[in-house]
Order: sequence, then structure tokens, then C-alpha cells
Amino acid sequence: MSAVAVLAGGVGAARFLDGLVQVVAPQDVTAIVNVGDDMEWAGLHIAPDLDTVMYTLSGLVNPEMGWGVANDGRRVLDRLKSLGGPAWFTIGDDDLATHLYRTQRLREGAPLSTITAELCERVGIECRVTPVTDDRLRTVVQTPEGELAFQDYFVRRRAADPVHALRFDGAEAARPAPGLIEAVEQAEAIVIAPSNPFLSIDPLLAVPGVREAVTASDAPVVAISPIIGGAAVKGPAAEILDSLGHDVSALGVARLYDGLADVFILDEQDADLVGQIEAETSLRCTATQTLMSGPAEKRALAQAALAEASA
Ligand code: FO1
Repeated sequence: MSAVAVLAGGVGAARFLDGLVQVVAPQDVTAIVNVGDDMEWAGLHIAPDLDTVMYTLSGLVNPEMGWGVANDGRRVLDRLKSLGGPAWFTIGDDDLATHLYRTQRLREGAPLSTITAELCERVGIECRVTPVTDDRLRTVVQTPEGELAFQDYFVRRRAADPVHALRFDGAEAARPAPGLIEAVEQAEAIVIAPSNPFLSIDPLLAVPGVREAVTASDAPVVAISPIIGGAAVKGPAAEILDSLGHDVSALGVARLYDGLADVFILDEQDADLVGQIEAETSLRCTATQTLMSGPAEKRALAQAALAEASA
């Protein structure tokens, strides 16, 4: 197996990619990353999913949180708070350097994909990490309280509001980042990482051309369930499945990917759903351990996904 394209959100995708680059040459991996979570913070461009992937693949990540930099300081944030600045979003001192660099380069006119490549190169990442688009794309969450910007919903309000709908502001006019469609076309396997299908994967597919490139590809498309035993490994995927009227299970996720993916990998805990998924959808389904608690589990899941792609 050589070229692999991965549709990626934040923590789950980053951990999967960390395993993948151990089992295939990193140069053959393209991570296509969500930017719907991006926001402006204190005048800086924050790109949480890109940074989660970058920090994880470089070994800089805070392992407990799955995002941010390990052992990061809070001096700037504490000072900013004391001045009455924004306090609900935690930006560590080391992490801040990334946002300063990105924002400065954006102001110089560099596209986000170029800046991401620069940052990744500087921290020693060998695979290709690209935002899905260089254009502005923002996830907006419709709740009983009205529309919320993504990080307002996710961090400020702790993902506690029922989600009535989602929209991806800017997606219709967004263009795929340079080389992205070619990476999908040339991929010998396409993996939909174990990310939130609504918050992480849908914004990628909302960029015109991306879904079309995935469905037009002859390469096998392997999707991995982010739901285990009716609960999300991380984040509000289960609550959103429920509030949008889907089955809160790997079956509910499989139905979402029917027609897009060829193979669906769910956790061994959910092995009893394999038959129903294969009967109800066009997906071939298989169970394996999907919880990535350490390097060996990450590698094993990557190997399982590649084996399914070659089967
Ligand atoms: N998540 C939180 O729950 N609270 C935070 O204060 C927070 C800050 C933060 C800063 C930089 C960054 O790259 C990520 C950060 N995250 C935080 C995580 C982020 O909101 C989510 O991981 C994603 O947007 C969802 O994939």
C-alpha cells in the first residue's frame, strides 16, 4: 500500500494518523483536515484540528487533553485575563507561538495550506497535512438558544446545547486546498478517521469537489466508527446523533457513511452490529479494537484499516 488520504478531524484522527505513519511511509500519507472549528481569538487565527494533528504527529501534544502542547504555561493567558481579555478558551504560552506565526503569515498573504506545511516541516512532520480549504469555512451550530459559532458551542457552552442542525458557513464558495483533489485521486486507500461525522467529516465533504473526488475514486474508502458501545470516545458525537434523530450507535454512524465508504470498521464491543450493518447498508463491515490507548493500539488500527482496504 502506498498513497493514503485521510479525512481528519481533531483528536481521534490525530491518533489514527500517528499510527498510520508508523506502518506506511509518512511521505505517502495526506491528512485532509477540518477547519470548521477555526476561530479568531484575541486577533489570532486558531486552527484547533490542524494543530491537534500537528502536535500529535510531532510528539508535542498534551497527552491528557489530546490537544494543545504538553506542559504548556499559562502566563500569557493569566495576564490577558487580568486585563479583561478573553478567558474561556485556553491558549497556552507555547501554543500561542503557533497562532502568532500563523496569523502573521496570513497577514502577509500566505495561504493556510502553505503556512500549515511550513509549521509541520519545522516540527519535523514528514507526512502531508493540509487544511481542506484555504478559504474561510466555519461550522455554525443551530441550537434552541439560536446559532452558535463552533467554539462557543463546544468550549464556552461545553457542548451542552441540543444540536438542531449544523451549517458550514463559507463552504459553498470554498475551494479545495491546492493538491488535495489530486491526493484523493492518487490515493490507493482513503480513510475516514474515527472523527465526529457531523462536526469533523461533514465540513470536509461540504467543500465542493471533495465528496465527489472521494466517491469517484476507485480506491477503497474505509470509515472507522468514533462511537463505541453507544458512546463517543471523546466529544459530543453521541449527543448529536441523538438530537439529530439518528441511532446512537456504530449502526447510526454506518448509515451516515453508506454510499460514501466501502468498508466500515467498528469496535469489537459492537461486533454484534456487523450483520445488521451489512444487511442494511452497502458497507462491508468488520470489528476490531478501535480504542487507541497507546502506540501499539494506534498502529494496530492503522494496520487493520489498510488490511481492509487491500482485502
Ligand atoms: N478545548 C476545550 O475544551 N477547552 C479549551 O479551552 C480549548 C482550547 C484549545 C486551544 C487550542 C486548540 O488547538 C484546541 C483547544 N481546545 C480546547 C480543543 C478544541 O476546541 C477541540 O479539540 C476541537 O475544536 C474539536 O475537535
